[in-house]
Amino acid sequence: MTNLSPLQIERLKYQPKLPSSLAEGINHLSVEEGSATEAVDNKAEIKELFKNTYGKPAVTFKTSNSSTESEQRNVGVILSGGQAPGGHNVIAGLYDALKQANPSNKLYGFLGGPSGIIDGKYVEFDDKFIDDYRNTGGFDIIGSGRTKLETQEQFEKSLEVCKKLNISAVVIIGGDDSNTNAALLAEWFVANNAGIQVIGCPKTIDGDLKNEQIEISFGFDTATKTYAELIGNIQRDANSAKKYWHFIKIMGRSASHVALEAALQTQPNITLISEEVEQKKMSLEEIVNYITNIIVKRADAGKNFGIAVIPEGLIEFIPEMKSMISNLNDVMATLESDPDFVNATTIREKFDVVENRLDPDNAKVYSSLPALIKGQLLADRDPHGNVQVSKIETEKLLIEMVSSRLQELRLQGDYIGKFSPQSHFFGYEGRCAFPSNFDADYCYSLGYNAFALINNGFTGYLSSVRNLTAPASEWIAGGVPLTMMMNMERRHGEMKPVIKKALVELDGPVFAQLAKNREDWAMNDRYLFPGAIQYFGPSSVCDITTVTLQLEKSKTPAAV
Ligand code: FBP
Repeated sequence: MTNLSPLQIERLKYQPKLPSSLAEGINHLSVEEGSATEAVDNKAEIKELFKNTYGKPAVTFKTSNSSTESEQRNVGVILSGGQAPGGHNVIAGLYDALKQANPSNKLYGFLGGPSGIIDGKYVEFDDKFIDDYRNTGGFDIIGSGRTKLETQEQFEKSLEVCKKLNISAVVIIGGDDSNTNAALLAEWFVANNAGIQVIGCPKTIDGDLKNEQIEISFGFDTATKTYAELIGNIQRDANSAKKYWHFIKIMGRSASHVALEAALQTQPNITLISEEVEQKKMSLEEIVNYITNIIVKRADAGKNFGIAVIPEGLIEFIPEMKSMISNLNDVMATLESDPDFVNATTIREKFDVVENRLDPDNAKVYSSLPALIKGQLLADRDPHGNVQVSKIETEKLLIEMVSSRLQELRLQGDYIGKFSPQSHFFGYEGRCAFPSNFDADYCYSLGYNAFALINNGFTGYLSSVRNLTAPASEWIAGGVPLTMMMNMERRHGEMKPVIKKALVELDGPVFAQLAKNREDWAMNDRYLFPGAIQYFGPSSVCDITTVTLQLEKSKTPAAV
């Protein structure tokens, strides 16, 4: 590689840490099996759908004094879904373990996400290839994609490609949807005597692929630190100029873990949490009033500035919006063949057609929105049928509605301040950052451990590395059956087996930390400035992991 920045050169030299159970080498491992497992819910249905892979035990690796010989294997790897810092290290860990087990083993990378295995587009890795990507952010080593790997035809094509390359195991690095598909593929391969194992790795900056067995998905640590740095910088700017209200939307498709973590690291004046909005059944108007009250109170105290953090998924958690979006999804499926919509010549005419097709209550909600948001709600859905919330400018919607409310209050004589808003969206800025030391180590361990699972004959498992608030040497490596995390949910009108998404727990210690401090943070400027991620220096600064993990581990609110 040419043209490397000084930091790139230094990060390439970083040697990621492994749990001590794995550090003795891939051929010095023994497996400890737990008892049989069950799905989180809908056990009978999941058991029926995963006849061959259901109920297997969770496993833990221990160092073994005796050394084993590994047979020759070829493995394929796929990066699936949104980028998350550390993906390259998962592949590096997998590659190192595979070559250590048997130097004639081969690792193939499927290009452009799951479509690579279907279309037979791949590369073979060698030392030089891997070495250029160690400890770097991004998924550009092989690219990623959002194709859903779920149909019989796709499975058959994947089998053909694997047979051609003599691949006996596939590693899928992805979020809850991609790992659901990994479970389906694993089951299909066993049911069809394909002799191909499938192992998943927990990836997503959103932090919603977690449960009793998986403490956090990779990428969450780095992404939240990156957003916290940016929020901190903006807080300094706001506190210096004292003239702007910054409305900052933070990525995270559904759950608010990312916004919550970034807020705990920076202590802004306002933090909305989608899960709370849903639980309290807050309307858009109530959210606007909540924000407006704080703006007015701060203005009364002479502070015409502040920071509001808004989770990306908020819009879908507001009950009236959720109902409207669900109705709109059905309506949109018919619009392409709707002559009124197709022949409408202006965007306003198109909005009118949509309003006419929606149920009356939903039409009222849609019609109350600014044109910008109406248009964004009509954009294409993602392959899972979801609204692409990253494209909906909720921060601008709130600014517009708060401005109107403040104007009303001004006319009534109840507001004398000056509201000068700025909007931001932090999402893509954090997904490909250089992985923090935590993510560099965690990802390398996940990849190395994925090969340990393959080498020990497991399939339908998620690579699991736990005890993550301890030093890496004390991490616990093993695997959990993917079926253990599944339940049945309605998707596209049908009940389907899926890995359960973890939302913010409103009775948990992480949300409690925000709840107990937010009134103070609203009025008194308690801003924290985390600064840029530190890769070198004292371990108390450069290796520290998220507030979320620490609070979840302690299960008691930590002092801020
Ligand atoms: P994954 O769940 O696939 O990891 O992706 C999450 C995410 O980063 C969300 O936070 C965001 O809403 C979405 O991807 C954006 O998707 P895209 O990259 O397709 O714009």
